[in-house]
Amino acid sequence: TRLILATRNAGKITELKAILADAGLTHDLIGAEAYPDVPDVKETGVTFAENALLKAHALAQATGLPAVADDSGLCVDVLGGAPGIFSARWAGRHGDDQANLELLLAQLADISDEHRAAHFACAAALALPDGTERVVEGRLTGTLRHTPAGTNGFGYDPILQPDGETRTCAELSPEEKNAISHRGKAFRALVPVVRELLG
Ligand code: ITT
Repeated sequence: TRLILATRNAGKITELKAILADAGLTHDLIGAEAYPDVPDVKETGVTFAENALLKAHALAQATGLPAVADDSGLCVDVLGGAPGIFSARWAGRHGDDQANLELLLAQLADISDEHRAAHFACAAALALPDGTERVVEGRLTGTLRHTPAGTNGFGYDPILQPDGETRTCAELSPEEKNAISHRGKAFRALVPVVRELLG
């Protein structure tokens, strides 16, 4: 059976394919780029879960196939949870990872180490063409560095140091990151749901 990955973020697609394959999911995973005519859905939700469901339903409706979507972001305690659902466009232009990271570091320049707690959050949604929906969430908690380190991963990975780690997410191997990440946790929890609904 085919399953659409309702995301256009290349970093997410790489991680999702590895996470879902490692969890034993044997479905054909098709990226949303295979459906260029499906317009980007407006992310009008106020939570990660709402936005993940919006994206999954849009692809499931447009393709007639089951779809999974990821909505995720970085939540900084001292900023009251921001950037949160606005993580992809924190500096203005959607998907400009470098500008987003630099703006966030500038905003936190005066914040000392003990007040730099943050977490990545991920909502993993499944939607079927008949409207059935499920959503689960995962988190990775840590602290924010003052300067970026590492070249793996994407987005805010170079500044988030997971609790219990001495390295940033961008210094972990892809396997190490997926084993502990918000996305790994959320999608490993979604796999039994996919099996239950799709076989
Ligand atoms: P799609 O909507 O097409 O899936 P997107 O990049 O717009 O792609 P989001 O709206 O969910 O996705 O934004 C997520 C942003 O949060 C992403 O651009 C990163 O900046 C950040 N982010 C999410 N997961 C991350 C991770 O594992 N490591 C680093 N940054 C992450």
